[in-house]
Amino acid sequence: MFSKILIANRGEIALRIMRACKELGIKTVAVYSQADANSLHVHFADEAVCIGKAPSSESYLNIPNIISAAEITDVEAIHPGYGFLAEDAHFAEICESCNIKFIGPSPESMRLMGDKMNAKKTMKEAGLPITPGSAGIIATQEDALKEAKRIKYPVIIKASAGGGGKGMRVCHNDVRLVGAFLTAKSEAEAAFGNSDLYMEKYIESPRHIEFQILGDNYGNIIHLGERDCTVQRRHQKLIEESPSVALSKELREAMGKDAVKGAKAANYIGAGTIEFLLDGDTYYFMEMNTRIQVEHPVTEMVTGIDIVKEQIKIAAGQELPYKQKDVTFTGCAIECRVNAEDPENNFCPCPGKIESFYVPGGNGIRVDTHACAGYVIPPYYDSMIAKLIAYGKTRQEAINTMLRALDEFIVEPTKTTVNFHKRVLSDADFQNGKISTHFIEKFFPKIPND
Ligand code: MV4
Repeated sequence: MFSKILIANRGEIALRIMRACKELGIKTVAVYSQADANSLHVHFADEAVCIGKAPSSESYLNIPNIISAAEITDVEAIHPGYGFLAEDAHFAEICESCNIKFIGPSPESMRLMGDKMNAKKTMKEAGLPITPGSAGIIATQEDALKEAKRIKYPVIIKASAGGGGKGMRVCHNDVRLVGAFLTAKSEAEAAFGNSDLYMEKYIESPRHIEFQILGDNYGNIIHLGERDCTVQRRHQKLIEESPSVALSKELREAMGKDAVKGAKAANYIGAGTIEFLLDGDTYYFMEMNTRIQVEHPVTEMVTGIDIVKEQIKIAAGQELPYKQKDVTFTGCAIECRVNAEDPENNFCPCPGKIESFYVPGGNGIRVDTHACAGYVIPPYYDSMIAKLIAYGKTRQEAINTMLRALDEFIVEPTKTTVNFHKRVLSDADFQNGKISTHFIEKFFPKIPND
């Protein structure tokens, strides 16, 4: 096992990774920007190194500074968390060349899955269902029109280097398509430095279902069931849960088997997620994420498996201690992302000082947070300040526990998404599980041309 790990991240996930390290007897090194000098991840680490100025580009994304911190503190491994450098294959290669273990999959797997078109091709060859669409990159407007004629409207244009909704355009006719093609192309170039686009049939009202995967260095790959992440706003997930109310036993088994098949095709090692679009009883592979995800706790609650500890043990060369048949699912877990944002003002971020902070507790509650009374939320990073996770024997029990915990959550004077979550969880369609990716739209008055 490693004796010391550097955590190349901040906020709640840095604390989450530190907790796993402590329980495994591993020393921790925090890195921090000048804006995070007083953060809890710095406080709880065994050592801490400042890696630059507040903007991410000068600190949490600054590879030379992070590698220097790792060399100075003599760590054996780096955990990238999520966001920042977590899916940067180049960073993983640099770690390897410096003899530092990158806690994650191989750079090759990361690069393959980071290219969404190639990921789709790999999964298709492995036998997974994929959304009907273009066989490859679409070069010109003329080709786009030809493809749309073949696929039939509505279609969706996606950036091959994208993911998570950036550079996407839904089109219903030829006139819109020619314009959307050009704007998507320049958006993709600006966001990713890569303007490659592909096209799919647009699925009108899907659910987002993803499977958690674990793979070791010995060819063992298992899944830890699904998470339903259908409740999203502008591609930001708000609520995630496991299990999904939308899956029958048969569908869950088929999707789980396909997720494992897909991970095998990607030669996957570590923790990863296979995302599917679900349309009724039909599912399609969408993307694979090669990192630990924000919503991993709901899977931990229903399986009892500590996914971050497994990531570290896998990176240290240990064999997975579970076979698929050893993974059992008990009860139901729901996560609400508590963001310092104003739901009444277009979810505008609200950085600044938290004067009072009280975290709910009691039976069935887990809170992952780096915030506390007196904490100043910096304006430079993500606005998530806590993840509230509720567990119950049944979905209704988990919902009731969540509503009770949301009532207990005090964050003053910062505006947060706490009250918005109460409205969503109390909604009849949410409670009945009758939702699609458009569900959240009904909470906002319709503004023409918005
Ligand atoms: C789609 C789709 C419908 N049809 N692809 C959104 C993020 C990116 N990963 C892909 N996304 C979608 N791809 C086809 N062929 C609808 C979405 C989508 C969506 C997916 C999951 C959860 C929320 C969403 C919100 C809008 C669009």
